[in-house]
Amino acid sequence: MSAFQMDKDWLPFHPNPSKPRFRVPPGSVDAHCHVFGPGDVFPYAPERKYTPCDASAEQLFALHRHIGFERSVIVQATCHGADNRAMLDALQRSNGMSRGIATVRADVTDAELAALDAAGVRGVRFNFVKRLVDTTPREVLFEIASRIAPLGWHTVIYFEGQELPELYDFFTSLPTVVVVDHMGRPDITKPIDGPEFGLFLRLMREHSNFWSKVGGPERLSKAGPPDYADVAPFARHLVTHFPDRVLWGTDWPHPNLKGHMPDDGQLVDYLPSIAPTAELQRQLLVDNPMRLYWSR
Ligand code: 0GY
Repeated sequence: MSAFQMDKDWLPFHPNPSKPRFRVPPGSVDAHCHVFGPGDVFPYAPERKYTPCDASAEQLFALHRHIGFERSVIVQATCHGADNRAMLDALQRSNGMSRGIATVRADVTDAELAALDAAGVRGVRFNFVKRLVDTTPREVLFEIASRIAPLGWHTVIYFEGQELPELYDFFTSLPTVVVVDHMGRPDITKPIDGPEFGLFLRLMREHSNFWSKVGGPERLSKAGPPDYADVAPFARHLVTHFPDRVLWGTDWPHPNLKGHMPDDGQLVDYLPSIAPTAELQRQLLVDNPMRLYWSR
């Protein structure tokens, strides 16, 4: 029996996703996904706020073969804290076809950063979602961002839309490219041209070092699958207005979803509704992630 029991209200990832009808362009990158454990090999962090289902690198790569993706960016999730071993193991197994986003503490050494870089890490993640992490002082985060900037890494930020006004000045002070997870989690019941999403659009418009991930409709939607019709306009707006600064990812194995677990094949079939032309699809799925993650 495993030393870790998944939280009782947790849904495991979809056991047999459908084969997508939409064929993604050759060389497509899943730019936001995770590996969890297995907990007996890579234990979950003592300070974690949830215990996930195990979701191994081999299971992730099998999903990618099934849905047609060749490369991936594996993002360190909070349940592993700053212990990046599960993610690094997945990078090694990928033979250069995966890059990583790590979590590091302020006391990380230059030698440790260099080793992460050699393993394929290209950024760090700062999480501001209160249900997921305890607060880290901004001076500490700024110091980490300053340390990674010379490596050419970027900062990935995850926050809830209503927190953006308070975080805006800190975000725009960061000395790196900044990639926003899940479109900054807008409240999609509010208008796309209203003040809340408007502030996020202003961030994108006025700060050309900001990029946005446009996946994760299952986290935001009230309308639900397969069309996620209430979220698609927000993602499409970003893809069409900032075509060279958007990324897409499955978010497999979909941590913390309660009630609805998406079919990853359906998530791929959702792509043409947010990237309506072949050109936009190629930018979103191939050109942009290749430029950010595989330029060296
Ligand atoms: C995501 C979303 C979530 C979790 C994490 O690091 C994490 O634990 O990011 C969430 O609960 O919304 O992108 O994986």
